[in-house]
Amino acid sequence: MKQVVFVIGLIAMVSLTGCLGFGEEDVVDGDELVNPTDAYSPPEASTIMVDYGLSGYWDCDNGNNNSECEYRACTQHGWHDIDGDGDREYCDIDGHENYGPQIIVKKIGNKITVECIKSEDGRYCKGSESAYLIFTSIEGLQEMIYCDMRDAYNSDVFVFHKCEATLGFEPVSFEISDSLYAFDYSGYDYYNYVSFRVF
Ligand SMILES: [Ca+2]
Ligand SMILES: [Ca+2]
Repeated sequence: MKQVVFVIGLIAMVSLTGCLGFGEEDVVDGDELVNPTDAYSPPEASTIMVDYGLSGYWDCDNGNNNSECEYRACTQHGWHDIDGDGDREYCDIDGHENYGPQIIVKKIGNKITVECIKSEDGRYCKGSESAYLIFTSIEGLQEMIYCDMRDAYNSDVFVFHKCEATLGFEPVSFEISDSLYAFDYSGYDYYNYVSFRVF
């Protein structure tokens, strides 16, 4: 008896699928239809640097003639003494000027880690020390996490945290800010204080 019910069920499913198939063709009518959930899929592993810095500097000391300044572009990302004066400058050559929290976001599947980019002396975060991140899936599901990236117990003892989380979905993008108030999509603050990036 169970087998009969199963077979009938199978026939019903096949005919239903057939009907849907014809229906779809009618709607498509020859045009290329892209399913939005198939339009973009993030790489399994992705690392995003949310940062800003110099893209280069004007070298005016060559030949001791200030009228002959020459622009020297950064060739490496991160802290480097690009002008040779003994202090390191932060070079940002990824083309994304992201202000606010300066962080590194890594994803492997639905697992994410968040840590801050350290200051020049390695004692602080380059930007704010905590941040709110909203991760979004291709279907529009969202999760927010709060990440406290550094604790200072006193001026000599401090510890950096790497926040790790397993999301309920694979994220395709995220938004980050150190202020919850900035996540007001209708206001200028969103564009002033939120960085939004795609994996
Ligand atoms: Ca320097
Ligand atoms: Ca950048």
